[in-house]
Order: sequence, then C-alpha cells, then structure tokens
Amino acid sequence: MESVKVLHCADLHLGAPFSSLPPGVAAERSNDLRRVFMRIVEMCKTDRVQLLLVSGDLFDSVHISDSLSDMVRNAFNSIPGTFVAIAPGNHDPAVFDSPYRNKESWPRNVFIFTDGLSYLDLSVMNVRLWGVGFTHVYQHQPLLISTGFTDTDMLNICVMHGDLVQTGGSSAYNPITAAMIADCGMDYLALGHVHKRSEILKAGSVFYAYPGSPEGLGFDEKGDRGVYMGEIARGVCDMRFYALNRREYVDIHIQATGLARQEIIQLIRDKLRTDKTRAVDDMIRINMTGDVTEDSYVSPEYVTVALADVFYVNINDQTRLDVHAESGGHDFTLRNIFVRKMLERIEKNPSDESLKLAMKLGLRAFTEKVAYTFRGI
Ligand SMILES: [Mn+2]
Repeated sequence: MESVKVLHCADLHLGAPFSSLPPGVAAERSNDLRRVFMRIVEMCKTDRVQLLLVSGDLFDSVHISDSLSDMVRNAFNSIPGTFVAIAPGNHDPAVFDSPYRNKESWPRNVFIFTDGLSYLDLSVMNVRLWGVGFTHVYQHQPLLISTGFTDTDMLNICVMHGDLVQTGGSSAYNPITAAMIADCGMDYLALGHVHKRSEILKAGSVFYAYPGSPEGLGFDEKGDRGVYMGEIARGVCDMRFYALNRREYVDIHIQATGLARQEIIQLIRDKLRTDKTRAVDDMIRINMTGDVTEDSYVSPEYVTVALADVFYVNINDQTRLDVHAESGGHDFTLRNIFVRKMLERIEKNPSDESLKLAMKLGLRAFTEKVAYTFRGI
C-alpha cells in the first residue's frame, strides 16, 4: 500500500490576547503565533504534504477578527496541493456563529469536521479521512467510537481534539482511553488538546500522538515546540518532530541574599549566558529568593531597563526583607519614623512574617506605587 505524507499540528491558539503581558510584548507574541502558522503552511508547500491535520484550538476563541480568519483562509488557499482537515477544539468549538459553520467561505481543499464522528474518502491518496469537532466548550461524552466502517483497504486517519484519560477516567474535554484507541480501527489518530507533545504512541495497532502547541503560551509550556510530519502507511508511522517555536519560556532562579542590585543583575546575565543563548528572543521569568535589603530590590521597572536587550523579563519576587539590615537613622523623615516603628514591632513579634511583609511593602511605597486593595477595617 502506498504511504501518505502528513503534517499533524494542533493548539495554535491564533488570536490569543496574551493579556497578562505588556501591550508591545503581547502584540509580538500574537505575531509569533501567526508566524508559526505560516511556517506550517510553508512546510506543506516545500515538503509536498498531502494531508494537513489540524487537531483543534486552531483559534484561541470562537470570536476572531476578520483579518485573522482571512489570513488563515488565504494561507490554506495558497496550498491547493494539500488537503486540510480541521477538527474544532474546546477553544474554537463549532458553535452556531463559528466561522467553521460558514463552510462555503473556506477554500475547496479545506474540510471542517463538526457534529459526530464521520468520514470522507480521499481516493486520490487512498485515505479514509475521519474526524469530529467540538460543538460546545465541554464534551463529556467520548467522541471516539468504533464504527465498523474502518474495515477497508484505505488508510484510516482521524483528526480530533480530546483528553487522554486512564481507563474509567472522565474529562470534560472528550475523554479518550488507550482501550478506545486500540478499538477504533484507525491507522493514525491525530490528537490535540494537551499542549505538551507526546511521542508517537501506539495502542493495539493504532498509532497516535499529540504534537503539542507549536509556540508556547506561558511559563508552563517550556522547551522546543512544533509539529509532527512524515509518512503514514498501514502498520507504519514514520513521523518526525519538527521544532518551529520562535521563542522559549525560561525560568531562572536567583538566590539574592546579601547581593547588591548590580550584582543581582550581573548574576542574571551570567545565568542567561550559561543556561540559554537566545535571551534576546526568549520569555524569561526570574524567580528571586533570599533575604535582601530594600536597596537591593529589583523592581520590574528596574529590570526592564537593566536588561533592555532581553525580549521579556518577568520578576517573580519571593524575597524577604532583611529587616535587620534596615535602620531608621536619626533624621525625622517619615521613612525613618516608619522603619523605627516597624522594627520595634518586629522585635516584639519576631516570628510574625506579616510584619516583615508589611515593612517590605511600606518601604517600597516610599519609592514607587504599591498595588493596594482596601479591605475595610
Ligand atoms: Mn489548546
């Protein structure tokens, strides 16, 4: 039997707002998602991919801009030699006003699976293409069922969004067990939903995989990200992982006890050099611990300036104020009076961490705005 050249991607989340990031960075990240999408389309062209499988969450939400949906349609239109199969996921379910429901608006080489597991035959590549889409955010009932219609000489390839669970387990996102996969009769099951990629797995005679998100969406999505591409034939799944991500999410840990601000910045720079070489492009989170003086405090504003050549730095400040290094001095400034009074209280209750935190935030309030929520008295 002939083989078919397949590219399997999932969880692009095009249009994700990245609302926790500063506007400029968020705009860059949105571009990164578009860019990784265009790279996938380019790969279809240059590698003569016959079948592009999109296993859900192509879009971050049902409500996407016209410019984004135009971009996606035009891109698919530019690869008429590739057949595109889309299975809507929990972020972009095929609800009644979804762009997926307007099937005439999509190029002729695109097929969107919606309600209920179904198939179409692509006789030119000898494939029976299966799929099903989310039609709501939640999908408690399994969508993968064994139909009996896979008993054919054609290759059975299936695209869907779903959650791999243990036998007897449940999920609000289309629960799938290894036993269900082994029974489904497919040659390859192209999954989406889990953003961390799996290897090419096998249950019974069925190959299956999660490619993961091809561009990380947060600090819980680290490392290389990409797609699977390769040849599928009966009993053969010769797929390789291709990393496509523009940026990586990186955590750096800094023990700052006793260090001055410039020393902390230097330590961060050293770590960026040894841990990673792409700091200019990457998303860096600095997890800072230790007992530091207020003078050593590295604020988000300070680090943004001090590490202006790094694409994005987030400070996760877990430091404690080194209260004993602070002294009120003798001048009657408001700051000194505050420090002396706080030190008195801390001396009386040395184990009360909230007093130390109050002193840390109080000192900070003398130099910058501190987020404050009034909870009444
Ligand atoms: Mn997703």
